[in-house]
Amino acid sequence: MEKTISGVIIECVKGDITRQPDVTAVVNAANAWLRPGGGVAGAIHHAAGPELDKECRPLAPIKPGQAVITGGHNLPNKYVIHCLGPRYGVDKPEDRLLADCYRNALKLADEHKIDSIAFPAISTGVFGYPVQEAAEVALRTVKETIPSLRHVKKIRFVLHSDRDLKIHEKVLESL
Ligand code: AR6
Repeated sequence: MEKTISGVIIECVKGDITRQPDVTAVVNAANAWLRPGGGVAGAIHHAAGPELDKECRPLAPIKPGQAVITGGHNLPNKYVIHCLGPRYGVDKPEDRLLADCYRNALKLADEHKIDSIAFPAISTGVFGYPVQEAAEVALRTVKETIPSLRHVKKIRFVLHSDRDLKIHEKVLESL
């Protein structure tokens, strides 16, 4: 499903973040050292190839809430924006740190004149953030950030399961 807010399309789809050829940037749910790891980070590095790891090394470490940008290498996207989400119950306040990820990623995208960007559900895997809570923070932050964006025209959430998709769709509907 999709919704347009102040001329910016927000959409929720089920899929794989590494298979979004029609967006300019994809977001990585990274680790502090920007290394491959598992989950989204593993999939992105695997698809992008070893040159992404090389480009990442001098940019690490990053802090929870921070975002950095690299090229997409062998991915079908021009850029990867790497965000370190909070570990639920560990990095606090987690809602502010998660909001920082979305805000900083969108700001960075806009600075690079990126028109379309796809996010995974940052922190909801290994980092243990409950999906409902994370979806509320993510979508609220996106809505709040949209008025300050000049170039970003499409924001996609790519969810890995039907359950996560449904949760995000409901939150988007209620925005
Ligand atoms: N496309 C879209 N979503 C995915 C994909 C994919 N290919 N693979 C997993 N997900 P996670 P985190 C979903 O664990 O919680 C890594 O090891 C997944 O179901 O990737 O921020 C890093 O190295 C979940 O809903 O990110 C870090 O150490 C969501 O994406 C740590 O995990 C995020 O899951 C980061 O943990």
